[in-house]
Amino acid sequence: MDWETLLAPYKQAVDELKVKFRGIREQFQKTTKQSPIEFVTGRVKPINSILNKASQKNIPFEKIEEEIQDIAGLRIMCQFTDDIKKVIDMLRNRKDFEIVEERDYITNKKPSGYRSYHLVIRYPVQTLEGEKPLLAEVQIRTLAMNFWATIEHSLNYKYHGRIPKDIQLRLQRAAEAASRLDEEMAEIRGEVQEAQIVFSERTDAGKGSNPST
Ligand code: 0O2
Ligand code: 0O2
Repeated sequence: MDWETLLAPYKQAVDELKVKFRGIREQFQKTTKQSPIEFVTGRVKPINSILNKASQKNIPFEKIEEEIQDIAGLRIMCQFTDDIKKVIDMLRNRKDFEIVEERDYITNKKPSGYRSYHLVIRYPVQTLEGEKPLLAEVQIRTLAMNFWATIEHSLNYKYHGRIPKDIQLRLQRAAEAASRLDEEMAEIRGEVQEAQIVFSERTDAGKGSNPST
């Protein structure tokens, strides 16, 4: 099978799940004016990353779909750590996919300092040949966790996975600072959310008074 054919259903899964997760955000915003989801991104893993991972983990080509769980990757960003739990509960209650594995790198952060909650789901994609269930990884994290992971990811890329010791140490300190930032924000959550409601009401009112929008 060629790559294009293999990856097509994964692209479809990513596109559909982005719409669905962004839909949750829209519904919350319409009803409660605030959402546990801040934003959603997604991607199909590039072919070279799939091949690298397969070779690192000794996965033969015919086992790639079973053993590489993040060919389809979704990311849900939250403002507050507590929102992550809400999002997980919501995803556990859905009927359109099944959760097959959970990895909690928030309670057990990785040695690098990485924090995030990962869910592996089995999502059925409808194709011309019928239903194809495939695996997708959903990473749920706060904005602070995402900021750290994005920076660390690019440094890892730059240094081909061998980040110099002094930078690693700084990254660990930055991870602790990100963790403290999440804690501090949790303390003033009520204040922040009230301000956001007032702000969104003002913007909505502004939209209404402008005939061109
Ligand atoms: P890089 O260098 O890989 O970071 P749209 O629906 O048009 O708003 P679009 O443009 O298709 O969305 O992209 P989207 O959904 O905003 O996000 C794509 C970016 O999100 C990718 O960046 C990924 O880095 C990142 N991303 C989202 N989800 C995941 C995930 O689960 N795993 C990983 N590894 N990355 C994810 P780029 O642009 O490909 O660049
Ligand atoms: P990319 O470029 O993000 O797509 P593993 O054995 O660690 O490769 P595993 O056990 O299959 O992977 O799954 P895990 O650990 O639940 O999730 C792996 C993904 O989580 C990574 O994808 C990253 O997106 C993210 N991740 C895990 N650890 C770190 C880390 O220390 N720093 C950063 N920035 N991200 C991390 P990939 O495959 O690395 O690729």
